[in-house]
Amino acid sequence: MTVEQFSGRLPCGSRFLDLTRPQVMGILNVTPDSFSDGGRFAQVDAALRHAASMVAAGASLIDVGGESTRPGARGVSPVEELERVAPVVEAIARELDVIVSVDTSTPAVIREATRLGAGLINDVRALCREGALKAAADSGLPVCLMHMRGEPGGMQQHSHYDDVVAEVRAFLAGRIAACVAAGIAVERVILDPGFGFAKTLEHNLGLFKHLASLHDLGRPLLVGVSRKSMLGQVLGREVDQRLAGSLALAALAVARGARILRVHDVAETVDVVRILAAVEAAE
Ligand code: 8Y4
Repeated sequence: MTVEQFSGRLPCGSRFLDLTRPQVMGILNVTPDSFSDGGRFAQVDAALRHAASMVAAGASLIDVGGESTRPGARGVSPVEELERVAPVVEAIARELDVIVSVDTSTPAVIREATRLGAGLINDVRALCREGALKAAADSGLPVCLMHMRGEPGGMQQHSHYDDVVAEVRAFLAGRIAACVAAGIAVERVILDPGFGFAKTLEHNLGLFKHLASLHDLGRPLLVGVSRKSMLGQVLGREVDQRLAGSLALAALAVARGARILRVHDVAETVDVVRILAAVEAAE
């Protein structure tokens, strides 16, 4: 496989994602911990306003997630996940000029989000759940396959690797093959090494350093490091003090060939991408 196997314009439902240049995906959590009270309408309205501000700041994707992957978070039933995510996916798809990514591993959520206008399936479990490959295949949408081991919350007991880069690459290669066998065209696949998921600081840093070696899988890379604990571990800073570190890694990820950056701080990350593009455009 060659590095440039993918074309520039990825069809994402009714919209196209330009992968000839780096794109910014804004994170939108719709877990009860993020919108505690005020009722369903207020939650959807607040989510829509947050999404609109990220779009105004230059996000070309909004990643809508209804299941907290935080360590210790309790599991969410498919019905509960759907009740959180569906109205937000529907509202953003209707109101905003942006690709809605749905952060889910649940087949029923994949199907309903597709019907409501989602443009991308972002699955931290890489479509490993029963029925997820079929639901994603039927959606016709692109899929982001992320590497992880075990389940969010109890993941650190799985963080043993002899060669983290090789093992992540082998896992992702296997999931590409599973997708293709399920009828998902390889052109629809985006890959993600899964920073912070069942990995120690050493693993995360090693993967980041060698990010470019994942290009030989021939698919665009998505990187999510925004505010994550690897920054906290290196810098000794709490989650609300990790912007500079997040931006440094965003720039480095783009330099190592990442095409999508999943971030909280969209305006700042868009500035990073723009200044890198200006340098690249110079003689
Ligand atoms: C502060 C804020 C500290 C957020 C940690 C976090 C990824 C992902 C997540 C990722 C893809 C997170 C849904 C974890 N991370 N999807 N999702 N890639 N594709 N933690 O890296 O943001 S949730």
